[in-house]
Amino acid sequence: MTTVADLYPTRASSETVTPRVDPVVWSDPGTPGPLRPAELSGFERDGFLAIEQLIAPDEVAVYRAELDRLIADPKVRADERSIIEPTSQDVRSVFEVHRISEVFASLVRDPRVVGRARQILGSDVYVHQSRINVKPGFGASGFYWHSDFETWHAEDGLPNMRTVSVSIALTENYDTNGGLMIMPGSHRTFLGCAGATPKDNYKKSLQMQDAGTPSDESLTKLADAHGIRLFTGKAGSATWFDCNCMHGSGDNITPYPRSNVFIVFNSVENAAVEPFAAPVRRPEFIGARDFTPVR
Ligand code: 6CS
Ligand code: FE
Repeated sequence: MTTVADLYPTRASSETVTPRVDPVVWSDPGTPGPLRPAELSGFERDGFLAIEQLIAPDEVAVYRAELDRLIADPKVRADERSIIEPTSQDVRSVFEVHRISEVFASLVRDPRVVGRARQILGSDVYVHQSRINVKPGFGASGFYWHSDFETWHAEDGLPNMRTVSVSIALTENYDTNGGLMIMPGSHRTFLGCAGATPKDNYKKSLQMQDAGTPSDESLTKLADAHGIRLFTGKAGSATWFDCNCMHGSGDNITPYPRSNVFIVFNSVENAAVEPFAAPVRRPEFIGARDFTPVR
């Protein structure tokens, strides 16, 4: 079996910084698709692209109803795909919604969604991970600063940064209810984190990430260099962001839930191999092993 080069070492004894060697936008300029050239160059520069309305309000209602149906279903709540909020015991996230829900499967196949992913990644794509984040009001906890790619490389075995996420708001994202924050431009630096990955790390990391968490010093340097952008938007708005953006979100102590559906598209040219820095693979509902392209 040929071993794939580890371009982005992480989870060794100390933190390391590796400049990104992968392109951000993999398609040639002028490639047809839903994104205009200026949007693609903005994504290249910042590592993200905010879209005011990706889906219409009447469509949001369908997805919102599906989210409410899923989290009210005791079978879904008891399923290992559901992550429960540690304090309130509310459902925090449900993974692999594109496989357990035909409604969310249709969203993945929507040309406005998969078309943009193909254009950014310059190839056919498959879903590496999908989830609904409920982020209910009155105390839902946020997600500490991290790079998704750092986890997807270390624990799921994605070799290159050829993966893009889209977070589609299903409720209004105010500047007060725990919105997504990204450091613009941070996607061009890979921060290798210190500390080996514990076995079954995902059982804890999806509630409160520990392994793969950058040091205060590195976060301060990145924030000083890039700043921090908070994403707000109406239900139906969307944020596309590169897999290596440094991002996080705060707690939500307001009465207003910040629910979204989060889909991670990976290029079929970047299919997962063995984890680069973890003892075992994560379950397939978190890191897909079915590389069938989205059609
Ligand atoms: O570990 C993961 O795959 C997930 N964790 C976070 C905090 N963001 C990305 C991803 O959904
Ligand atoms: Fe994340």
